[in-house]
Amino acid sequence: KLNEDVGDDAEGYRRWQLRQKAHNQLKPPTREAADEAYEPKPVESQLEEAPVVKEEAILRFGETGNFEPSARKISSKPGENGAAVKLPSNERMKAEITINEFGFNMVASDKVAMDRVIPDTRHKECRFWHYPESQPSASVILVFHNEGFSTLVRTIHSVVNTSPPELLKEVVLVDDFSDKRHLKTELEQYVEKEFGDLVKLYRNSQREGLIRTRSHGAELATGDVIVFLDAHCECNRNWLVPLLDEIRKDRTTMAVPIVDGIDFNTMAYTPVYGADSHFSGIFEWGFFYKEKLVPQRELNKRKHMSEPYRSPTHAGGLFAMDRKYFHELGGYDPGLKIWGGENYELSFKIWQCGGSVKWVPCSRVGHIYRNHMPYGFGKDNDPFMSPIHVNYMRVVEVWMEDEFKEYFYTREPSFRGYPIGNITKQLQFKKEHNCKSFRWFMENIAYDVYEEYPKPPPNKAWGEIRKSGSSLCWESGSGQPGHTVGIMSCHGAGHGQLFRLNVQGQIGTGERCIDSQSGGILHVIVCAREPSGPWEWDKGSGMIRHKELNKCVDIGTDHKLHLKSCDNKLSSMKWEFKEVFPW
Ligand code: UD2
Ligand code: MN
Repeated sequence: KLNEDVGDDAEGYRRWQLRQKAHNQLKPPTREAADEAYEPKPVESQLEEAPVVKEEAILRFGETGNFEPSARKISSKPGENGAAVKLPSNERMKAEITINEFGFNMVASDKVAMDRVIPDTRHKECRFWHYPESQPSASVILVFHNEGFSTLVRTIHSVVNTSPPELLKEVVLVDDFSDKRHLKTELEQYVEKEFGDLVKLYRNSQREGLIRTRSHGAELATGDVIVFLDAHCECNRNWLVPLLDEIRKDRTTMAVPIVDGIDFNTMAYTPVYGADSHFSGIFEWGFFYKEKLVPQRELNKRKHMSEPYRSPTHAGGLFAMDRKYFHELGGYDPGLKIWGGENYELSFKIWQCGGSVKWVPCSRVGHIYRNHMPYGFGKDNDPFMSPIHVNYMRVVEVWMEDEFKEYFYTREPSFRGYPIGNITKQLQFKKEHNCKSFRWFMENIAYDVYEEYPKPPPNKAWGEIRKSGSSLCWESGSGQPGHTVGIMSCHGAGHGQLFRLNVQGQIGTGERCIDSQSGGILHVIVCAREPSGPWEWDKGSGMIRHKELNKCVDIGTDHKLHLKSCDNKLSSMKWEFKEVFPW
């Protein structure tokens, strides 16, 4: 149980210590040790010699040091304390319609209080950090495109309710050319009435996508620090101050809160990670964003479990940065389209050009993970090359050296050569600021990426796998693990018909791999950590052989791919790879 309240008393603290030990994590500090280590020590004689003592946050047990908004009791309203909202069956149909429209259940959201209490998901230590009073001021920026009403305004309420008023300079809303009626005058009037000048609403005159809209918001903001959140979040206890404190200590730090989950259907608030396990943001070589347990080596750099730690990257939506530093870095690459990859662009740029990215365990913010993306990409849409991939390529071409670019193009060979627009400005920035290499980044910051995603061996062959002389191709369907591999007419559009055979005998499709499972039918599987596999393709005979089982791939009467005894006279066992560039 993560939120089980152990209380502030000595007994509760002891129980908490025992549980900590059981988790086999870092030893928690004893109350005495913590007090001793952090008891302010400047005696007068020392003060004369060193008049400027840099203020430090202090962990002092017994007395909570956090900003506490006026206490609100848990009410009997739906969703209180982060509970799931249960809908009567007659509202289910309407709920489904809203899920389809917004990616989350607006019927459920509409029932939840604007200031509902959510469970405190932080590490137990967090309540006892005392942060210096003088902190930079913050502009919280929310960009939105066709969001639901109650989820959007609950985000604003939550920011305002949970932030110390003297530190929250403003909330900047930027509407990315929404066309929903409830986001026009209804929103303007609501915001004006509830928040007055504190909340500012700006609108784009055309669809820009979330990345350019955020840059726009950063230009409009006036606080010392800019904090970005998605327009469907709820902030947890004292979330803002620990972020600001990292930036106060070092203005080149990007401070990232830990993201809790809010269920798209029930609005239930639950932590994705327990308070004792620390994760950080990484990537695989096709640039799908991943999270991974932080290596002990990083955790050991800190004294306390609840202290911030370094992370290679972040999920994208929620973070704080010094406003001027953001602009000094050139903000986001303006060539990035609509959605995706901007998290890598910014974090690689920060790390390689002298800053750092830190995740802050005492700052937790809930985010509704949608069940699908409810909006299209507007004029940036290209049915044969997703703008997300173009974004990845811009990042790869600017921030990586050849060796690392090659890993990306090994994973996505059909992207090679796609025109990505002009990147001279980005390259010039990198040069002028003497930014470090990607190799440096991989060796010093993202070294544990290799544990999950070793360098991919080169491809021996890739493309559609066609039955020789026919227009029938291997097809992995959704590409989800467990899906069988079948045979279909070749469509040339890539997706589930793109396969790669590497020199280690592994056949991959997207981020997944292919193996045979019991019954000898080919399936999509989660790739083994070591990039090796059982496959061998003989170009001459066309046969694809499973070396361990000594069987070859054949077409079954069920239109699936089966392993059968190898027979080079069978035309259904002859395969050729045909490279395709769908764009
Ligand atoms: C994740 C991030 C998101 C962003 C994205 C990659 C989290 C929790 N979320 O996707 O912030 O980094 O990855 O780019 O880390 N929006 C616009 N214009 C658009 C599309 C979206 O303003 O054209 C707004 C949208 O209303 C929302 C925000 O941008 O407030 C993020 O969009 P999302 O919630 O659809 O992205 P998400 O959470 O799937
Ligand atoms: Mn989101």
